Amino acid sequence: MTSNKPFDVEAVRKDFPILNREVQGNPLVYLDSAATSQKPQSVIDTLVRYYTEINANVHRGVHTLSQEATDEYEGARIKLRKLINAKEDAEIIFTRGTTEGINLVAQTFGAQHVGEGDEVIISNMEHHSNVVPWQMLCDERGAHLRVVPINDDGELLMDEYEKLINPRTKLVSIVHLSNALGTINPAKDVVAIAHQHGVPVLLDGAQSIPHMPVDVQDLDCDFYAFSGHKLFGPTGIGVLYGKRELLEAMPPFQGGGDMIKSVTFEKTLYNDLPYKFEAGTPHIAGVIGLGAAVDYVNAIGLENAAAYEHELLKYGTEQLEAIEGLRLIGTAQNKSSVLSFLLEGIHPHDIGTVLDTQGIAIRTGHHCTQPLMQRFQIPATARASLAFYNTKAEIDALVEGIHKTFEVFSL
Ligand code: C6P
Repeated sequence: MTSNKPFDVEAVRKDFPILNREVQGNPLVYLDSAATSQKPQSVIDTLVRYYTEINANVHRGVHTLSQEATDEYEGARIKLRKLINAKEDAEIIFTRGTTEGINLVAQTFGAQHVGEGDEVIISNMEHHSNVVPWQMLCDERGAHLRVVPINDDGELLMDEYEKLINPRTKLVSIVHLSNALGTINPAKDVVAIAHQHGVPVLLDGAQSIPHMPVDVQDLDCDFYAFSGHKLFGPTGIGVLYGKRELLEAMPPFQGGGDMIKSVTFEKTLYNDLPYKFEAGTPHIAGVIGLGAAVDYVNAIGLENAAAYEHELLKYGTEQLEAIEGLRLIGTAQNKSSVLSFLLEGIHPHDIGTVLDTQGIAIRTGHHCTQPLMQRFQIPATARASLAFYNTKAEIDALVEGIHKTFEVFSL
């Protein structure tokens, strides 16, 4: 949804009750939305309403509560289908999050298609959840993991990527927006190149989904995985999108209730999509809460929010670049929402600790991207990550906090 009105960040902030709290005697400055986003009141209210008024299992009961829960659960699936412009509701599979979505593909599609000597392509900037499942699969199958290198700005080397594809390549799995660098990868080109060779592509959308409109049909990706908690929804719920023809051909992920049509001791007939991949009682409250989060971002307008965040990132980059002794890690041309940095002579964990005393929440460490840290020959970074509820005043607080950190460590 687009709007010509200027983005009203103060109004948006009022929707997020946690932003009113204090930390260590200071107003909270929450700059860790890449780890998890804060939740608007409407999502919190939806969770409370679900447990207060509806709570029942889905797809199982003829009674009113169960039918209401099922309607809301399936209603949320429709909202998510529309959010990413998937063709069909059946292509939206509820998972625990991005990690489970990628593992699902590795253990079903991967197990079916990846054999001895085959190859899976990832990149040097992947989160561990888009490294380890493929490594486990390759180890088990005698296959090989191929890694697309990146340049010093943290951009994919697309020529090298194309060179890596060969007849043994069975899947490409690449992050859409890097959690540690902020790089927005040219996902559409990544997909188009792989498709020229008949290779399907999974996009890790954990970070992209809250920061830009995503259209899986336009991207033409084969799988797209994301987490609800980064999209202002609850933890423990996520989505795996897959093209119907691929999902139909894949074996189930887990066995249990709801993923079957009929069971005898001799044979089980599996359920239709998407239920074939949703064994057991799902995270019903999580799904319904995620539906409320989708309503919320639709009302804000992701395009609107992205434009505002872009301004904020530009401002933050300029402010941080002006600080002597600060080095930005991740300087791609096409970036969003992440300011990863190092301060000369100060360990990132110490930066995070000093900032916390001022109420400023950032993440420090390897951000679950150890091979990326190895690429830059650094152990860790300090990472400030933005959402549309952040302000320039909060960037100013970060800058002041960084100066204070230098002061503390120069004593
Ligand atoms: N990154 C961060 O602080 P889960 O944990 O399944 O919701 O998401 C995993 C994941 C996968 N891919 C990317 C690009 C991610 O950023 C994440 C989660 C958080 O950067 C927590 S490690």
